[in-house]
Amino acid sequence: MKVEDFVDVLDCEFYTGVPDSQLKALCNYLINEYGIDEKHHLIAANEGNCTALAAGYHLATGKVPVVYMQNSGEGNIINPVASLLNDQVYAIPAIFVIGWRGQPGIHDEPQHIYQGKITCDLLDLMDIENFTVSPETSVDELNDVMIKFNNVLKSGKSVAFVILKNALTYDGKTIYENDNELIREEIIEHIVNVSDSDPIVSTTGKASRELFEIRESKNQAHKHDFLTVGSMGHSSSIALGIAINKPDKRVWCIDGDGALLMHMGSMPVVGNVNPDNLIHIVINNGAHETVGGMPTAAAGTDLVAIAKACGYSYAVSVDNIDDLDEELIKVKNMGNLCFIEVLSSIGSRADLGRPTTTALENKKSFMNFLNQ
Ligand SMILES: Cc1ncc(C[n+]2csc(CCOP(=O)(O)OP(=O)(O)O)c2C)c(N)n1
Repeated sequence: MKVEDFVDVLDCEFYTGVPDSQLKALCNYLINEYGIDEKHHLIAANEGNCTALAAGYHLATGKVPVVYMQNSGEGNIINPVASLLNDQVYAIPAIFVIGWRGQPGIHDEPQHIYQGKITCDLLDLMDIENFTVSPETSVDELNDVMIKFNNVLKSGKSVAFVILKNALTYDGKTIYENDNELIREEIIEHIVNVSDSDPIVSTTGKASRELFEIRESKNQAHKHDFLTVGSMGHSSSIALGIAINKPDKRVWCIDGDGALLMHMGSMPVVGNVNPDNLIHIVINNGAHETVGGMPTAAAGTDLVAIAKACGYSYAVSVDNIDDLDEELIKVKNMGNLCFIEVLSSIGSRADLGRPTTTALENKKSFMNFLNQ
């Protein structure tokens, strides 16, 4: 179905979400139609934030908002859905549009398998009536569902459209770019060169895929790296847990700006603990590059000031390879909690692969290495 027909059927004025590659048609349509515009389209830091923002929109306008996300974001909405939207609390209606990764029977990455299996069960548990949109779903069929859903929404309950791969299509072209010169994969390679045999915790998305391929190309073992394939936004907390309990190891965390924003509350916690063996590097491309390049709020945010205010002992921003190398060597020898923001372009190799070892193999070799 064309995304234009889909949004016509929904007939809503306000969209908020976290981008998803399976919802690229919708995300690109919204960017082309509205850009980031407070009255029509806002990308929030995490799916729970979107749900709360949508609730505020409803309180102020009485209208029904749309909240879009990948199914991996369902966990982040449980609290505001159960204790804010639910009809036994404030009865605030919203339409959720959810990209279904890990649909049973369709091959997908390990982090999507269990979440994929429980996607509709979770919606049922949260009392959110849901309908699955497939590439075969017709506009008439969707209209019939929406008539039924409008009655549900009127009663103060929420509904969801669960979107299968290729169910929505969009012919428009959307270009995501910035003026930064560094390439994420090159940045990670330079980190790997300096971190040597220190442990690295890398963030969700292509950064971890690139780290894996860099190790392959250098014929290096993967045991140094913990790839946070799911659980977006939590890599710095994982790194903190390791740094506290392995004080003799220098721990590097490679984060993304979208991931950093998603659970930024971890930063003051890291700063308060102030481990002297943790180096937190954020590759800031101002975008959710992994899922298509849609913008984050980080491009206009002073991450260095935030890190300093959160108690990081040293924080700096770099935008070129010489400064990056200089700062990497400096923080490696500093023995303090350090933060480096690396400004990056938006993009990646077209032939980027995926880890060929399983998540369990990754965990086992990483734990063996940590405990050697
Ligand atoms: C909770 C959750 N929401 C959404 C996603 C889908 N997702 C995977 S990677 C990604 C973008 C990450 O952006 P960023 O951290 O800036 O890294 P980049 O892709 O730009 O390198 C998103 C939205 C997810 N995995 N988990």
